[in-house]
Amino acid sequence: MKGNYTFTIIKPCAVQSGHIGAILGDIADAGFRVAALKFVRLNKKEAQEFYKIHEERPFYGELVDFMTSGPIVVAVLEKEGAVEGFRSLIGSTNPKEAAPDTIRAKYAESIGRNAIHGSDSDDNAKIEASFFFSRNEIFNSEGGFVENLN
Ligand code: RTP
Ligand code: MG
Repeated sequence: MKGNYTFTIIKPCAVQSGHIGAILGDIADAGFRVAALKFVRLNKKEAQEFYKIHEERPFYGELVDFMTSGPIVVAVLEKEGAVEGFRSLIGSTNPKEAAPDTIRAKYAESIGRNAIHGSDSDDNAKIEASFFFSRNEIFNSEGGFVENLN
């Protein structure tokens, strides 16, 4: 069964360009409920840890530098089939390949500065959400704590 939660980051470029409100609006318009939300800035060690999966890739250093360059908005979002649905909403990694009206088509500047992150699996959504949020910071639609993500 598909999980109902995904995790997102509004990246430093989109925050810096003043797109937080517009992006959260697009997310809400697409039917996602905000289950957790915060505004934070990663230090180098935290960004290296979060992106450890990409450690061997040539863009790792650049990615860590970029993700620590300014504040980010992190959120847990709820919708049926959230991971897949959210990946469709944000569009391809490279904004040149992103479908029109996707968040990356609208707000990304380049493949590196691509405005937003979306988890790529239910398991990763859970891992990534737990990286930023504790158990008492993620809420279900009734305002209670979410016992188990995905
Ligand atoms: P994300 O994790 O941010 O949602 O993006 P994604 O799944 O679409 O792409 P992924 O392969 O997981 O790559 C993570 C992030 O690394 C940056 N990147 N830069 N310079 C490059 O060639 C390059 N390739 C990837 C992007 O910011 C990408 O979102
Ligand atoms: Mg990814």
